[in-house]
This record gives sequence, structure tokens and C-alpha cells, in this order.
Amino acid sequence: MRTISTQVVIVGAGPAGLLLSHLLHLQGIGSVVLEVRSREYVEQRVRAGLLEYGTVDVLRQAGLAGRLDRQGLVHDGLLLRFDGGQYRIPFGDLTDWTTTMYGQQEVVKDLIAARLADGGQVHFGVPDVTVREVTSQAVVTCTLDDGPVEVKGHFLAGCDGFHGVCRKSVPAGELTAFQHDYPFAWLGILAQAPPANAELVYAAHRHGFALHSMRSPTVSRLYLQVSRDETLEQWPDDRIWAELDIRLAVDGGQTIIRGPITGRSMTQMHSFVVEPMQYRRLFLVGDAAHIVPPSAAKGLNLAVSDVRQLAGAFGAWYDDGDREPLDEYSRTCLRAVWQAQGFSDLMTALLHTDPGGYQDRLRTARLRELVTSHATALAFAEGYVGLSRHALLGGERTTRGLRPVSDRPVSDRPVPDLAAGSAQGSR
Ligand code: FAS
Ligand code: PHB
Repeated sequence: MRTISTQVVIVGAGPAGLLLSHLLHLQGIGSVVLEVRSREYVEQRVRAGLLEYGTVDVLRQAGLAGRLDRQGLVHDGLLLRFDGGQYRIPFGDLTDWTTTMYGQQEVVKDLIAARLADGGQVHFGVPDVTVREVTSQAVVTCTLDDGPVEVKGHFLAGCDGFHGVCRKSVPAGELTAFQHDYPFAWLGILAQAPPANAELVYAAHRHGFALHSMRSPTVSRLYLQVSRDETLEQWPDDRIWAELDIRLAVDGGQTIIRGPITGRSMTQMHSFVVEPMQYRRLFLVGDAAHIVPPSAAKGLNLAVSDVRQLAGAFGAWYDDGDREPLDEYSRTCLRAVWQAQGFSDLMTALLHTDPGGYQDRLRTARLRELVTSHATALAFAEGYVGLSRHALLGGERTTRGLRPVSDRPVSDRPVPDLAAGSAQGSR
């Protein structure tokens, strides 16, 4: 069996795996990315679209924001609709931070283009990645075009999402999983229709939640709260548009522009966190370690903040033999993960109907407070743009506080041995 040697083996070419490979490359650290799906599939997979300020800054500092800066839609506020009224949360004025609407598949396309342009090793269509060892080294086996191979490195980054093999390779009892299922799901559509509003519209209606989002000036992304057991077959186009009209109406007025539906999805709403996010030389990243309900669009942004931590920690290890950031990776990220879980749960409770009047009355009261109390709006805005999580990770509560991703010079000092905790061996 042929052996491929590298420094960091990465399973999964989603945003987490590709960005990690790129940030390592910027620090002169080698990696090999193994992805089960084809390049075409991962480049057209519709998922997230809202990028926090911190995420845009990581991509910009890594030289990956050319198309994002040209095509991304920058927002500094959002609209809330409930009780027939409409209110604006000016999160830009409140926090000095903006959000950007730019499809996750576009981020993935930009990342793949950059990796391949830099001669990065990204293997698509790899059907059988198997984790063999993560104790004294990281070893996986799989089949590439030219047959079975063994891929060896110092570390394994599990960036293979919720259904991946890396987390499942950890022996039972080593990790603790926390799970919460919400009693509803999201029906999502992509429509070839210009967004009716320049900003996102979140509607808390007695029929259920609705969201008017977008991917570009000609493509709308819309979501409806439905029950967990409903299927797409039960929602023909007319029914979807009719329900969106009802839930997004302001004083009964028509508020959305219809167009051909080009994509639809049903996403069960649940939260999942595994602790710790590390097992020996395996580091879990993004959806492989945690799932948030999509209400606050934190999934992709959390994956990027994990990658930022891990890329920095690998840099400290390879450059200075400093293992502390690696040892702190799980604890640091979990603080941010639970903060994002908390905010996603808050937004889910604030915007989704829960059968039974009492909860709905509370929800309306909390929405009223959000649009009347400056302090409540500020706290909400900080959570929405990702500033509170940034501050939690040691960042300043201002846009000036963001440190460069990799400002350390590439050096070729020897690679320290994780077990021995002292410097030996070559890069
Ligand atoms: P990803 O799941 O993106 O990437 C993991 C990669 O690993 C995939 O390419 C997968 O093919 C690969 N992989 C899996 N098993 C493997 C194996 N055995 N071998 C090799 N490769 C393997 N967030 C929002 O904000 N808005 C949304 O509308 C939204 N919609 C979503 C819809 C769905 C169905 C899902 C699952 C998530 C959605 N999210 C959304 C959250 C989403 O943005 C995730 O948080 C984000 O994709 C996480 O990125 P990664 O951690 O890289 O995981
Ligand atoms: C999306 O466009 O996918 C999106 C935007 C904002 C959210 C959730 C999802 O809060």
C-alpha cells in the first residue's frame, strides 16, 4: 500500500476542512484533504449564507475575499415582523459590525480554487476513509484513483460534518454528547426571484416562523417553520408561497416576490455538542463536533471560528513547540460553541411558535422588549453579528480588535513530539 506523508490529515472538504488546509498552507504547514463527495457536489450544495463580520475578516486576511467583497451583500440591520407590525434592529449602529450574505457554496468554490491554485492536495470522491490510528501519529487509509493508500501525519482534523467517520472513530466513553431536538423543522426554498427587501425579514407569526433571506440580488432564500414529521411532498409550490405571504405580511400587505423554485430542503431543528472536541491527535472541527439550529445562522460561522483557533494552535506547535494552544483548543472552542448554542436557542424560542398559548404570549412579550429596550436590542445585536462570541474568544468588543490570522514568519525549527512535549524530529 502506498503511503502519503504530511503534517495534518484533514477529512472533509466542507468550509472547515478547506479553510483549515488553506490557513495551514499560509503558515507553511502541509496537509492532505480527503473528501467523499465529488468536487461538483460540494460546490453546488446549498446551505448557509449569512457570514458574520469575524468570518469575513478571516477570509479577507487569508486572501480569500475577492469575489466575496465584490458579490457579497453587506447588511447593517434586520427586520422583525410580529403582531402585524414591522420593526428594524439596527445591529450595525448598535455594534459597529455588519453581516454579509454570500452563499456557503460560493465560499467553498473560492476555497477549492485557492487550494488547487496553491498546489494543495485535495482528493474528492474518496469513498472509504478509515481512521486507523490517532495515538503516536495520525493514520487513515482510503482508496484514491491509483488504489489503496495510507495517509500519515502528526495530527488528524475531523472536518467531516455530523455524519462523518472521525467522531465515530473515537472509542465509546471518551466523548460526551449533548443533544436537544426542537419540536419543528425548517422547510427551505431557493427561488429565482429578487429579494423583496434589502435586509433579512424574520417573522414570528401564529402560523409559525418565516424568514425572507437571500443569496444575491436575483436569488431569494426563504424558510417556513413546519412540524418535524412533514415532508416536501406535502408542500407544493402554491402552498409554500401562500403560507409565506401570510406569515410575512405587514398589515395584511403582500411582501414577497415569487419566482421559480430552484431548490428545496427540509432541515430538522436540533442542537448537538460533543465534549471534548479532541481525542489524542484527533481534533474535531465544525459540524463534526457541534450542530446548532439554523435560526441564528451560526453553523458556518462557528466552523470558521473553530478553524481559526486550530490553525493558530498548529502554528504555535510547529513554529514554537508551544503545545498549550493545542491543549486549550477544545476548552476554548466549547466556550464559544455553548455561547452560540445559547443565542441560537434564544432566537429559536423568540421566533418559533410552540403549541399552547402561554409560550406564545411570552414570545410576544420578549419580542416587544427586544424592539423597545436598547439594552435588550444591543445584547441581541452582539449575539447576532457574533461580537459576543468574538469577545469570549479574547477579541476586543470593537472592529479594531481583530488580530491577523497568521502573522508568524514561516520557520523550519524541528517539530516537537506531542507525547514527549520536547522538540525532536524534522518538519
Ligand atoms: P460540512 O458538513 O459542510 O462539511 C463536511 C464535509 O465532510 C462534507 O463535504 C462531507 O461530504 C464530507 N464528509 C462526510 N463524511 C465523510 C467521510 N466519511 N469521508 C470524507 N469526507 C466526508 N447554516 C445556516 O446558517 N443556514 C442554512 O440554511 C443552513 N442550512 C443547512 C442545511 C443542512 C442540510 C446542513 C447539514 C447544515 C446547514 N447549515 C446551515 C449549517 C452549515 O452551514 C454547517 O454549519 C456547515 O456546513 C459546517 O461546515 P463543516 O463543519 O465544514 O461541515
Ligand atoms: C440563510 O440565509 O440561510 C439564513 C440567514 C439568516 C438566518 C438563518 C439562515 O438567521
